[in-house]
Amino acid sequence: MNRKERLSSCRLYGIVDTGYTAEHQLLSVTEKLLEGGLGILQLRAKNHGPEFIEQMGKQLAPLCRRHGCLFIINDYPEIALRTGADGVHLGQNDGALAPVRAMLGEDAIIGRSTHSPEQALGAFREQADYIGFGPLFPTGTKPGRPAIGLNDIASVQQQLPEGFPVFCIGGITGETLPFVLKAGAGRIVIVSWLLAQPDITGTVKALRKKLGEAS
Ligand code: 3NM
Repeated sequence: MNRKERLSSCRLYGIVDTGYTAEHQLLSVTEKLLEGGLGILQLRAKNHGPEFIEQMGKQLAPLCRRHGCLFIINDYPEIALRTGADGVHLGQNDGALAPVRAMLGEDAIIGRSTHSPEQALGAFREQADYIGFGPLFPTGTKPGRPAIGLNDIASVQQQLPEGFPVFCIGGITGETLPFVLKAGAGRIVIVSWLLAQPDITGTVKALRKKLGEAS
């Protein structure tokens, strides 16, 4: 299976985030996520410079590969290239995707954060391989960004080709998940709530089951 085929089977997207996980625990927390069968994982380190991210990426990439998990670097296409990651995730202010595609190649996975149906369509037209769509709820992981609520989830998926990966994100917890699913979400990203679970591996397994992700 190529990367895009593997992406299409992912319903749960995990992020190892240095805002929640201490440096010395990044590898062990990643292992716990991977042992749950996570299919796609991002390294997000907003409070660190590129040297640190490259160094961590070089450790996490082979670990993810061994577990058959796609590995995505947040913000830095060159680091994705140098660490052997499967792709990169970019925000709205990170420039056009075409040069990133040229750098990483057709097979690479390029994701874009989107915060409205218009941005979602824009990212699809720019040939993003998936989008994040949110934040659904206010979240301390992206402070200051207004929540968009649940009302556009169904329509944003309808305006895109069937099966195009829309990962709903922002403030998803065990408590809010039922509402997110009821609103029509098929794929989700959970950051802080998942990282705070006493049994990360068991929680990943339970979430994947709930989302209908094949094990
Ligand atoms: N991006 P949590 S919301 C990293 O809407 C991120 O683009 C968002 O973290 C977006 O699960 C978000 O802790 C934070 O709320 C998600």
